[in-house]
Amino acid sequence: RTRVAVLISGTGVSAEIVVVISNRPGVQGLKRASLAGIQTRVVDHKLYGSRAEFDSTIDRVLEEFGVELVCLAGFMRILTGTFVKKWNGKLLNIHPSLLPSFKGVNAQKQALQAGVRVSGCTVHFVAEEVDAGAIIVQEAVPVLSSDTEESLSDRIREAEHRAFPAAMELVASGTVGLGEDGRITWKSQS
Ligand code: 3YE
Repeated sequence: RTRVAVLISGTGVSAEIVVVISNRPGVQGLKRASLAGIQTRVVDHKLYGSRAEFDSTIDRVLEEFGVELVCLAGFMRILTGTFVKKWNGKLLNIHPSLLPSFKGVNAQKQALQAGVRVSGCTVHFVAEEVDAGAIIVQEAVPVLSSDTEESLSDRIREAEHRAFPAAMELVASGTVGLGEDGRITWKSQS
C-alpha cells in the first residue's frame, strides 16, 4: 500500500494516511488526525527564514515517514520549484473550482461573482505554476441562486471528499501518472 502524507493549513480531509503535516499549529485537521491515530507534525512557516528552508523541512519529514504520495488538502503555501521538481508526479493538490477557471484564493467567491451555474473541485498534479498542473479528477456541483460563499463551499467540500480519494487511488494504483511532457498518462489495457 502506498504511503501517503497530507499537508494542511486548516481542517484537512479524510484518507489513509501515514502523517499529517500542518504549517499552522493547533488547527482542527491536526486534532482530527490525532483522533484517527495518524501521526502529525507541525512545520510552522513563521519559524523559517526562507521558503527553501521551510520546504526542505517538510521534505525531511516526508522522507522520515517513507512517503510515496503527498496530498495538499487545504494547504495554503506556495511550494518552491525545487520541492515541486523533487516530488514531481507524486504531489497532488485539490482546488475548490473547476480549473482552469478561478485559480488562486477565494475560488468559491470568484465563482459566485462570475455568476456561473456550475462549479466544483479539481485534483491536479502540482506544477511550479500554482493551480496549473495536469488535471487528474474533477467533480461538478450546481451553483444555486440562493448560494452564499459558505453554502457553496460546503457543497464543494462534499465533492472534494469523493474526488480526493478517487484521485489518490488512480495515482497510487499506477492507473494515472504524470508524463514527461507534464500531461496525464493513463495505463493502457494492453
Ligand atoms: N505550490 C506550487 N504549485 C501549486 N501550493 C499549492 C498548490 C500549488 C502550490 O500548484 N508551486 C496562496 C496560495 C494558494 C498564497 O499566496 N499563500 C501565501 C500564504 C498564505 C497563508 O499562509 O495563508 C504564500 O505566501 O504561500 C497549495 C495551494 C496554494 C493556494
